[in-house]
Amino acid sequence: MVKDAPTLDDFITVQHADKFRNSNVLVVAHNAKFDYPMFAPYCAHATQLCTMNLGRKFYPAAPSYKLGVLAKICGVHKVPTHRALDDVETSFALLQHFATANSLSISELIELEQAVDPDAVMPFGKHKGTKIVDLPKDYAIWLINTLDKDDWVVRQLRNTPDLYIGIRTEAEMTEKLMPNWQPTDIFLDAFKVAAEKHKDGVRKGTTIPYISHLLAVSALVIEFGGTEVQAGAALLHDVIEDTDLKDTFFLAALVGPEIVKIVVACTDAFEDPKPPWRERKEKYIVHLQEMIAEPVTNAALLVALADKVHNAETTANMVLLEGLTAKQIFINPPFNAGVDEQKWWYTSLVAEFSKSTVAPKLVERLDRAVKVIFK
Ligand SMILES: [Mn+2]
Repeated sequence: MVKDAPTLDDFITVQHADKFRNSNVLVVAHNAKFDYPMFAPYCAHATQLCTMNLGRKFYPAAPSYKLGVLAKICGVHKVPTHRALDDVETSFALLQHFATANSLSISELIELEQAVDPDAVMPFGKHKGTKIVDLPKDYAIWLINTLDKDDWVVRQLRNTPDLYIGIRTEAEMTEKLMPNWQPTDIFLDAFKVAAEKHKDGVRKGTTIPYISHLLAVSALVIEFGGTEVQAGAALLHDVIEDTDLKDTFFLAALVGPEIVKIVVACTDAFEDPKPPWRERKEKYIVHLQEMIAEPVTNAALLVALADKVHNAETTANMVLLEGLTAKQIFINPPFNAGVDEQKWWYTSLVAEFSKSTVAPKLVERLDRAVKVIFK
């Protein structure tokens, strides 16, 4: 049966006319780190969703995460008939079970699988049952050196930066690390438009070119794990609000629709002149609450947060380094609201961002700066 089967290459490129070449493909498999690299080269973009990893999340006490064992625990077990397709069907049944039993969509399951789980426990070995973050350092180093680098346990270790930085091996520390992404025209186009459109802008009450704020926000986005699209959107986050470029279709033609989606989500006024300050900010807080409530993290949240952090830290530095008080800083003009309104605005922002899962350390910086400003 298997002997006469077509090769994967034949199956995809010939029998299926290479149809994944232009698609976004979800590779669902049990122990997907094995299957994913085989399919990914045939797809424009591929995402993996591993039913074994989901099993670890939903059934942390399971005796084993083998397909058959997990299927039995979940009640989707089928009598094996020794067909290769049985495994496929069982994986699919598991996925359906995880989705329906927990009322989660596929995108929510993907996000959940990729998220670091602070309560994840060792699924095997002499420390089975111990929280991964609590593993002895030498054992963690041994795991990193022994297991495949895409192994779920290694991924958990790597995604726990506090732990991982401490346990990186000497070889890894001298290894030439590659960046998450490299700047392409996406970033360069965004920079060109931002530099041109904001060329007459200054930071409030100063002669500092406005581009400094845009670069700082983009830098924060990059430092806190943002993608190239998010970094580009950060450069343009004020372009609709503060320049004559109001036409989102035109902006999309210049920098692509993905960046525009984020820029729009970060904009609190499209009108010129802008609506009254308080009304605008109240609307923005509601909009922020909606974004935070979305089950899948909105890409605009990191950009919005980085923007607030840079503004707040700039102001906090005026307090710390120049000895000014909030009352002396928030004067109108150039600011559109007084100290009480600003305090309401910034404390609301801290309260809302604290409810999100986006960059907790950056939220902490916002909180700290706000406390300095309004002390
Ligand atoms: Mn801004």
